[in-house]
Amino acid sequence: MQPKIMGVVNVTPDSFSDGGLYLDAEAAIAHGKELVRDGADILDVGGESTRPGAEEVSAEEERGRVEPVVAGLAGTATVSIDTSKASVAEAALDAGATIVNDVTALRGDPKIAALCAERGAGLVLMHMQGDPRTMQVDPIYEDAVDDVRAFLAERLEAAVAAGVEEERIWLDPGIGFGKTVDHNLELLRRLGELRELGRPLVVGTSRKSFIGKIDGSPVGERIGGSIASSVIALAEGADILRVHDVAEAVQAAKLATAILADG
Ligand code: HH2
Repeated sequence: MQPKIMGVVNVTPDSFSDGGLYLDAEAAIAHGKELVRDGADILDVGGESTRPGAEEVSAEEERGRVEPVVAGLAGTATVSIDTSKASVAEAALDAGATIVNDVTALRGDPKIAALCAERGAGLVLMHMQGDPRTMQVDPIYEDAVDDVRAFLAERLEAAVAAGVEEERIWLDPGIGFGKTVDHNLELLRRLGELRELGRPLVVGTSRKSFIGKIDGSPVGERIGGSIASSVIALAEGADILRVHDVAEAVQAAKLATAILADG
């Protein structure tokens, strides 16, 4: 499948790379529309940061942030809602979102499964070790790729058992969520092993700190590293790239796809 580009629309004061820039609904909508002009297939709207150490936000606050933005963008692209709360997901689906992106893979609020089943919504299940407050303290795996694959297989089974159609589920290794730099690099290098799960793979490396830990770059100067890691992920079989810098990712994905097509 031609890779899809999922552009990030953060309606938060504290996201790690663009916190506070689009907290106002109008600004977030304008930003989302710009990402669509840049070539985004999907807009991932989020109202709660999941960066390491982030504070939790109440459902009411989160819903208030994302609802108008989803409504403002639903006509322009496929919209996913980045949330772990069923009540926020429900409000976003009511406002026009069609995919729920749950970084807890139904462990935060299992009601998300029934909601997606009932609405026929798509569901992204992501791997995370621990929770955002503690996940980077001391992540340990026997074998990062095997452990992530086993987790995603189990969560996929749980979602299907709860009534979500398997065809609507995407899986994500959760780059940066409870992983050291080496864990992230190994997951990207061996991403192809997750293809055995038989579902499309979402990969989000955009501007993440493992890039800065390798070359010392601050968060605003990680496009090169974001592109390099995204292209490696594509070569290993990623289907959807979750990115902040959409225009650059679209061009990289086109080139990578053209090169790989003949291989
Ligand atoms: N990464 C972030 C948030 N949501 N969802 C999926 N499926 N995969 C990811 O890799 C992923 C995600 C973190 O990035 P960002 O939204 O820019 O930061 P923050 O959580 O600080 O808002």
